[in-house]
Formats: sequence, structure tokens, C-alpha cells
Amino acid sequence: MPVVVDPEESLEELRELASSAGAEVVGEVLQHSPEPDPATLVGRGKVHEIRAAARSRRAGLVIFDHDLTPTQLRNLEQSLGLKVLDRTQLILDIFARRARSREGQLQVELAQLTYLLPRLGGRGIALSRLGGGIGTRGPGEQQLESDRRRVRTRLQRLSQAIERVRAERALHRAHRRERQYLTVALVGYTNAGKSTLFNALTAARVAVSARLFATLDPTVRLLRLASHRRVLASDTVGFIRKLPPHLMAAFRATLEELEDAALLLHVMDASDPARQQKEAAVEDLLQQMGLAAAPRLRVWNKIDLLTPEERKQLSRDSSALAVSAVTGEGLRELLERADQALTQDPLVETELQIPAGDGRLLALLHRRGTVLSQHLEGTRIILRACLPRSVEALILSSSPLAAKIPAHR
Ligand SMILES: Nc1nc2c(ncn2[C@@H]2O[C@H](COP(=O)(O)OP(=O)(O)OP(=O)(O)O)[C@@H](O)[C@H]2O)c(=O)[nH]1
Ligand SMILES: [Mg+2]
Repeated sequence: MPVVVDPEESLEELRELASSAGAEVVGEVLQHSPEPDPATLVGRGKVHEIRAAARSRRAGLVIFDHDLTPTQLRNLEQSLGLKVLDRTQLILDIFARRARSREGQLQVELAQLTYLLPRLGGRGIALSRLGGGIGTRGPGEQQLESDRRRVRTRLQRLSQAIERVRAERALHRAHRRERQYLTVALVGYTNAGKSTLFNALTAARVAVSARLFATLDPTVRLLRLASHRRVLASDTVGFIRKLPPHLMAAFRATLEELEDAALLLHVMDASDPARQQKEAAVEDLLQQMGLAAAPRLRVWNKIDLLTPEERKQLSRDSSALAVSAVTGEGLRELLERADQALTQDPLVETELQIPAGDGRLLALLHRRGTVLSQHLEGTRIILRACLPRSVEALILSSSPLAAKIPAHR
């Protein structure tokens, strides 16, 4: 389902993106026209209006919320006499500033160059018309040819390097699986509060910020759920509507973390007037990534910012949890619900007997599960406990004297 975006709201988001990139917004122009002009996107009158507005406010840069074709970009830069960026370039710019890990940097560079390549091509056509006669090549074109070649070679190297990092990551994930940890990944729109929630749950210290795309590199930490089960929690890069396709492809390696997750926590900002559109945008992207069927829990965050009336309304959405990562409200329930939602390794309530002398097994049971009752019967300890099925299997296999007590006893 296509997500309907209100242009004013989209512009508001562009403003946030621009300030996240370090720009100061001095003015805005909105165009209501259903028919984009192939040469300049906006009509000629609008181009004049933008130029006048930019001059009077001494702007050094014009940013379009819409993506521009190479031709539109060139034409607009010429008629405005200013540097022009589109939404994709702006997002790429933010990502380029924020990427810290080697993988993140490789991915951003790949996305930037992929975006640049056809733009070099576009200019190449214009220059060959100007400079070169029939059968000859102008010097500008030669320069561009070598630029293009350089970009292509670099793209190839980047892809290879990313493949290597990707293989490494796959190995890490395989190790984690061997250690039997399931992964719970936090996903959601940028600025929904994923990192704040991640920190609150795992006592980590991932940087949190009101700027968009504060997190680029995924972080993984151990998290203890309500049953004492330990899982790996993974904080990931935020989503945004109209996510540049290049960026989506380039971030594939990072997003593979999500494919491996046993559960996605979809974190949403309950105080955001555009929360519904943003939820739909995230769902849309998850679907594009082939994760439509991935088990997930919807989590409304920032409920501390709501009025009692708004809270009441939210509570009608029974398929979601309401939490505040800042005050800690609702986090206990979140840990319980996440525990129950891990259907790959479901929680079972079971009755077990273990040898009374085996302190190690008893400790394991208390550490990895919730013991509901326990008593001594001769040389055996009889316990009723709630545990992940895998832990039950581990206990039964680790001592010949450990056994399950049939329910009909
Ligand atoms: N009032 C309130 N503010 C919150 C809550 N959770 C997060 N915030 C604020 O929301 C802003 C964004 O938080 P982050 O945790 O960086 O959001 P994120 O989803 O990780 O964002 P990206 O990494 O950019 O995708 C910060 O200013 C946080 O302080 C909450 O429960 N209540
Ligand atoms: Mg974050």
C-alpha cells in the first residue's frame, strides 16, 4: 500500500534532516503542482521565486524534498546560481558524516558513488555536444570518461570489501547461533527512541540524539528477558520514508541483522502526529526487505509525553505495548511480552527432577529460567519452572539423572 505523505509534513521532515546535516534553514518554498516539469521539476515561475527568496535571505544552498534527475539538478544549479541538493543527497550526506564503523563507511561511499555515476554520465552528454564534433571527443568528455572509469573501479573495490565484511558478519552470527542466543532487533522510524530504549533495557550507552539518524552502526548487547532468558538485543539504523534506494541496497549487510532476528521490536513515537504514516512507512520498508512475515511486537514509546486522554486512546490498540524509555514505564511488561513472543524457542512450563547434589544444574535452572516451586524428595529435587524449551533440553541432556516429570502424574 503506498504511503500517503502530506507535503507540509514531508517538508517539516526535510527541515529536520537539513539541521541534522548541520545546515541552517532560512526559508521554505512549497509548490503545489501535480505535473513535474522534466527540465526543472518545478515550473519556471517557481524557479524565479526560489531564486529571489534565496537571494534575499543570502542562502548558500537550495535543497529539494523531491529527488532530482541529473538534468534537473544541472538546470536548477544553473538557473539558481547556487548549489542544489535533493533529498537523497542530503540523507547520503548525513550518513557520510555519521558512519563510524569501517563497514558503515564502505556502505555509505558505495551509495554515494552509485548515486554519482549516472550524474557524471548526464553531464557527459551535455559536454560531448558542446565540445566534440562528429567522431571527435572534447577534452571535457575525456576527463569525464576517466572520472567514470575511476568511479567504476572504486565501486568494484568497495563491493568486494563489503562482501568480505559481510562474510565476517555472517560468521559472527553463526557463532551467536551456536551459543544459542536468539536476537531481538529494535527497528523503527528515525528518532522513534530505539537507542534510548535499547540503553534502558540493556544498560548500554549508545549515543542518543534528537537529530535524525543518530545511529548508523548496529550495536549488540546481552539482554535478560522476564524469564531470565538471555537474548541478544540489536539496535539498528532508523528508517525513513522515501529511503534512497541506493542506500537501502548498500545497507543490506546491516539489515541482514534483521533477517536473523527471532523478533523485531517495532519502536514508534506515540507523541508524533505523523506516527501512523511513519508506522506504515516502516512496514512498507520491512516488506520490501522480505520481512513482512517476521514476528514482531509493536511498541509505542514516549508515552510520558501524552495527555491522559491520548493515553486512553492509545490503550485501545491492544496489539501494541505502551512504554517510556525515559521513565521506564511499561518496560517490565515489554520484557515479558518479548519473552512470550519468541516462538522459535518457546517458553514452557515444566516439572523436572534433578539430583539433589548437583548444584551446577540447580544454578543453571535459576539463572536461565524462572523457578516457580521447588522441594526435596529423598535424593531428588523436584522443580516446577518456566524456561525456554532449549534450556529444558540442555538440562535433560547434561545429567543422566535429570528427568522430566510427566504432567499426568
Ligand atoms: N520524552 C521522551 N523522549 C524520548 C523517549 N525515548 C527517546 N526520547 C528522545 O527522542 C530522541 C531520539 O531518541 P533516539 O533514542 O536517539 O532515537 P533513535 O530511534 O535511536 O533514532 P535514530 O538512531 O536517529 O534512528 C532523543 O531526543 C531522546 O531523548 C521517551 O520515552 N520519552
Ligand atoms: Mg538510534
